[in-house]
Amino acid sequence: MVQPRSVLPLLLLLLLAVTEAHIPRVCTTQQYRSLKRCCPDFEGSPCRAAAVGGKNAAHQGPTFPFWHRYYLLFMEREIRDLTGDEDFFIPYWDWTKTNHCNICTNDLMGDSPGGNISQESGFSRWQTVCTYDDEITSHAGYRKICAKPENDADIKYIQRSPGKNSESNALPTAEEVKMVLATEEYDTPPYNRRSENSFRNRLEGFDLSVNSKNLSDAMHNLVHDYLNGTVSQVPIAANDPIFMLHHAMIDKIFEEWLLKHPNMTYPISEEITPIQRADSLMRPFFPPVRNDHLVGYTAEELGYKYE
Ligand SMILES: *[C@@H]1O[C@H](CO)[C@@H](O)[C@H](O)[C@H]1NC(C)=O
Ligand SMILES: *[C@@H]1O[C@H](CO)[C@@H](O)[C@H](O)[C@H]1NC(C)=O
Ligand SMILES: *[C@@H]1O[C@H](CO)[C@@H](O)[C@H](O)[C@H]1NC(C)=O
Ligand SMILES: *[C@@H]1O[C@H](CO)[C@@H](O)[C@H](O)[C@H]1NC(C)=O
Ligand SMILES: [Cu+2]
Repeated sequence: MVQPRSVLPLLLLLLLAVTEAHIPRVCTTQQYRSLKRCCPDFEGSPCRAAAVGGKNAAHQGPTFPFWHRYYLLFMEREIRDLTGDEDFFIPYWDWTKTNHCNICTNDLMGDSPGGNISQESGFSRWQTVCTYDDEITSHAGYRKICAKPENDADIKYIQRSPGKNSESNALPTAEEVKMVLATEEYDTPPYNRRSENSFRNRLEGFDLSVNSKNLSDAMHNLVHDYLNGTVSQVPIAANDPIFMLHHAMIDKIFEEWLLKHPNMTYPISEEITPIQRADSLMRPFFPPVRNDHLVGYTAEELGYKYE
């Protein structure tokens, strides 16, 4: 018979373990390094499978807003660790309140006459890092913009020409955001860029029914293309810090929709591309988490809110 006194700590420990398991965790690089010891086989399977990306692990399917939310939480944590500023929050850029890149000034994200970021901006020497993957570098243009770590002379910097893309020369409007938010269904078959009446696909910007200006894309995609530079090319887009500010705005719209649909569930369907199914791992985050990891949590429950 175990004495009650010795059972209590055990119960507490169990309770803690159960509670811990239910809190979605965003692990930092530092935590990852210490966890690596627990996963010595990292370079091989099965951990590598979770760490190495796959095509469309983040876009054109139901994970799109969840994947980017997880990414922003991860980046925010990393920036806090690097700067020691525990109160750092990624700001959002509300592009519905302007008709041009009003944050592309030298005191904010940097002006870019001619495409390169101005020398007056703190971001003028912001280096790009790319995965030197054949899949990516075979595309003409990517190599020009990518930093090659082994050769400093080849290091290139981020570029932007806001509004210069003739097919995407405007930003989404508040009316368009309203239309996206009025979409009841989270996602619809076939759960890809052809989905109609899908909040996810409208937010992502493939559903041109929300575009009032007859442009070749809408919403999230439109902003990427509007900026006409590094951030317009999916495999290297996240090199430009403006990526985070844009995606924080996408996350803000997502949060507004989630608050109106507290019982939403992650779609389950064979039509969903395998890498984006609820129980597939969200690539390339490590330690591994499922695509539906953040379902059921509000931003406030994750430690932040929008004003
Ligand atoms: C932009 O910067 C690159 C070097 O990173 C330079 O080769 C190029 O000439 C610059 N372009 C303009 C228009 O200044
Ligand atoms: C910028 O816009 C031009 C012209 O509209 C287009 O051809 C080019 O592909 C765009 N560049 C990027 C990086 O999006
Ligand atoms: C919209 O785009 C289509 C195809 O590019 C074009 O034929 C049509 O005239 C445009 N409509 C408006 C209102 O600009
Ligand atoms: C969500 O589910 C709860 C519990 O079943 C229910 O009380 C609530 O009305 C639902 N909310 C919405 C917006 O459907
Ligand atoms: Cu994006």
